Amino acid sequence: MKYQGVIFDLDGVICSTDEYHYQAWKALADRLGIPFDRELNSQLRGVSRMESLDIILRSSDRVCTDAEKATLAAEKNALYRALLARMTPRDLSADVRRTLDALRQAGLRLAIGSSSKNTPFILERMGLDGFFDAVADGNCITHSKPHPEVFLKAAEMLGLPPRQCLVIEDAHAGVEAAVAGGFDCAAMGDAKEDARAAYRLQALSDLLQIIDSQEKPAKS
Ligand code: B16
Ligand code: MG
Repeated sequence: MKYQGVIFDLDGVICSTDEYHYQAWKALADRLGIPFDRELNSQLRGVSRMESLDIILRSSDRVCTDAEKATLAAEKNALYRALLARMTPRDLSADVRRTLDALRQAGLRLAIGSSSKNTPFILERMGLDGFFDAVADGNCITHSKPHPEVFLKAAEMLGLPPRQCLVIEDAHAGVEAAVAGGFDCAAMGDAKEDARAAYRLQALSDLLQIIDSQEKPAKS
């Protein structure tokens, strides 16, 4: 089989925490009097917290010191974590649950490749702590997407080369990172029309057909 492993982006693929990022950045931007809408928010997908703040500040004429930026990023993160704290395993969609279980059943190695430092907290809230064979996240990388580091680290943790792993992404920065790392990418959501993606998914469960249609080893 070509793919022995699947590396999932977290925000916007496994869970809808992308909406919570939007609400938290919007609350901060409103307080600062900086215009912020969903179009600007889509540029923050897959990008680290501090880079996201820089993008927002660049859209205004506000200049901040590094210390002020750290305080603003902490404020946003507190708002975001208050929203995350309300999540329960019931927020894991039936489509995602079914897909993860079927891939596991098919013997694939499964990993998370996320820029988020909140990954452990999110997985715990979703009842997915301990589910994945590997978790590479914002806590173990020095370069966030579109750099391929997080996916290369996930593949290394799985013990697989990039060509044997399929990356699932909802952000252009994530598709770029996957391709730069030598991975095939299946894109969904915001990134669905990204020409660099090898596959397009309407729902995560479309993945099952891709995996199922792979050449299987001949039975003896
Ligand atoms: P945090 P992903 C990314 O997660 C989000 O898409 C991006 O919007 C966010 O800024 C980044 O994580 C950092 O998140 O503030 O929680 O560390 O899409 O790579 O799973
Ligand atoms: Mg994402």
